[in-house]
Amino acid sequence: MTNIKKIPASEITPEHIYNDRRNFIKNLGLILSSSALSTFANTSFGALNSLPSFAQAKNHGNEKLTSLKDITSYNNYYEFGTSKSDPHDHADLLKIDPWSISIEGSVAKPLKLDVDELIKLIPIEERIYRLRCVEGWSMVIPWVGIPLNSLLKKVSPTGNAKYVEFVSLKRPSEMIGQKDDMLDWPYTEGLRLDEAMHPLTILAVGLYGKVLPKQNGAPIRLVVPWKYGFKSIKAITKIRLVEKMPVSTWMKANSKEYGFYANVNPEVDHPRWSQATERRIGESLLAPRLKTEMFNGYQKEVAHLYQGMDLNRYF
Ligand SMILES: Nc1nc2c(c(=O)[nH]1)N[C@H]1C(S)=C(S)[C@@H](COP(=O)(O)O)O[C@H]1N2
Ligand SMILES: [Mo]
Repeated sequence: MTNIKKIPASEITPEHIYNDRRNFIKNLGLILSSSALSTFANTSFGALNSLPSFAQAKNHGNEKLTSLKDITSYNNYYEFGTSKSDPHDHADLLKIDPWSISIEGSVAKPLKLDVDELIKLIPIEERIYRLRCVEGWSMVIPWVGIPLNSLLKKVSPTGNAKYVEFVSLKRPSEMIGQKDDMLDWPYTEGLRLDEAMHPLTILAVGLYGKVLPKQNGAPIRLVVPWKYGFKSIKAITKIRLVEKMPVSTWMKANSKEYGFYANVNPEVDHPRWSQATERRIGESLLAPRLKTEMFNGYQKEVAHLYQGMDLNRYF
């Protein structure tokens, strides 16, 4: 908490961070309230505690940002329990410092580094993305992170690297939801190499210009904005380049409902519900549901990755 208070005012100047001044001011109240301050993870990662000011991020459709309060109190993070409030209530137990992340497998130059070293190696940027959960709700989140492709280039993937597997932390003493074996811990995810190399794919280390809150996956999590939220794995400890398609935690749990691709697609329903519309968190429950967009609105950027694929089959 003390570190957050030291962030100079210049770094929370709206012009430096957000392109929608009204939204920013609305959200600023939350950032400055003392309860919200304690929301951001307190770390000794020097670089993380003094995030630089950002270039203006592109906000598809100039949508209203979801409030910090909603982003940090309505979460999916089964390591801390299955209800939306569990991560907010229990993630504080997790120790995120020290933390190292290793990039290994089919690479010429494997790397193991902590988050501080990572963001000195690759400059961080802000990206405002929609996050669409497979359950039918969505948020608009101003992330801070690095493009995953910059990191992957540093390790020089070999010709055998066709997929990228991501592995979360397993530490049941601090992740109390792991005492329950409802999922096969640790949580894992995967991307095809070209999806991982796509410029929209980032590793996030912050949000709203501050260190990532623990319930959102501190100290480092994936964000793949055109895919359902469960692909965006939190608390990453390992990134492995592999030859075969990894089987993710959710595929193991229920392969009929959760596929490897998990591209947001209003035309392909989940077996138990429609994916045509979504509820934007923070809007009134009476507000009409929004139409879900193909690839979550990132069709122009990513449709070419799936040219000629049957998206009903590869869901
Ligand atoms: N390790 C881990 N990562 C995870 C999850 C999880 O349970 N464990 N839940 C996923 C799901 S289903 C969603 S919708 C997003 C939610 O991210 P948020 O809580 O930051 O909005 O995180 C994803 N990443
Ligand atoms: Mo989700």
